[in-house]
Amino acid sequence: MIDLRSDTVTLPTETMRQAMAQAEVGDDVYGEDPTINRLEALGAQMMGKEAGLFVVSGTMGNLVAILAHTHAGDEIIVGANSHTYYCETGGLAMLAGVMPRLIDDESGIIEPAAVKAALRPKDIHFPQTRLVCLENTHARGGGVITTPAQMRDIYELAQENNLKVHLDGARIFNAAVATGIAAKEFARYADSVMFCLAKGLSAPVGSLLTGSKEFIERARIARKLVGGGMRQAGVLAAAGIIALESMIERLAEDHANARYLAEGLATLKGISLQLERVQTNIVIFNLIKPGLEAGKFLASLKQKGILANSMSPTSVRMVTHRHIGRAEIDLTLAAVEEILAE
Ligand code: TLP
Repeated sequence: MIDLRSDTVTLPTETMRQAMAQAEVGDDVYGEDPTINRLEALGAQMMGKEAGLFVVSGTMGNLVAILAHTHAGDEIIVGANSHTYYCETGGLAMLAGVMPRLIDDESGIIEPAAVKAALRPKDIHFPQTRLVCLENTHARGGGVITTPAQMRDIYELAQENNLKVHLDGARIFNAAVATGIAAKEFARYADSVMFCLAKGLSAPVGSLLTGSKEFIERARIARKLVGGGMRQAGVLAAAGIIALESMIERLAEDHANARYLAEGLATLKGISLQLERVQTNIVIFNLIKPGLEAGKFLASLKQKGILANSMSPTSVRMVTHRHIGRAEIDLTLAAVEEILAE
């Protein structure tokens, strides 16, 4: 199978498996797992933050960040297409009890003007707005990058208005590699940053939440609250360390492959695609052949040994990663061409 559903399908490398087998471990709820402590310190340092917290998933990292930044009943400003709002099973409402104030991020970028328009004056009728959530790269926007300069404008606005900024940086290293700008230059403009080890970086499990010492202390309690206190999880953190030490630079290959795939798809009649949005490892395209909806298209693709995901009844997402090379993309392009010709 050629699996283009997500970069989450990547398998741990042999080096990771060896490091996992040999990891030094302890009870992390007591802060005694040396491998987790090392991973948390490394992640924090790479983001230019004081402290880090190893969490099970990106979803847990975002939830724990919201729990640590807010109180139930607060409002958070968040993109209508963000993973935090759109794809985390409503955890922000159900488990953190916060109210999402949705702003436009259809392009994958949040404009400072949109945040500004969502600010509320002090008024007895209004909830307390506490947090702005950003996502970089933006998954539903097609892996689009928000530059540090764009993030800075929002961060300054947030600071002027006493709001914190949380960055869902699940794929922040994709943004860093694609722009040549260090991840900490993006992280500079957020109070907390979550990033994933188990996407393009190929670790089997885990994400890191980073921020100030005081924020991470609160996040550690919130992680315990949601059942995320782990014990000898250094066996997982060991793979995370390899991910950070040796899997980042190769993301450039995924980006070049996504570009190659997108350029090939763009030449096919029956597909429309915004090439300027293909900046990292995600390719989203629309099916414009009458009568061909995404469900049917994906079923035909699967019959040809290729997996992808739909984003809407007429749009499809393909994600490149370590197990996808030029040969797999050539096969995919040929399969798509055949389906469009049927
Ligand atoms: N995204 C997954 C799916 O959940 C859609 C994917 O295949 O892209 N933030 C962003 C921007 C993400 O894309 C994801 C995962 C998460 C957070 C959550 O990470 P996990 O899956 O570790 O909970």
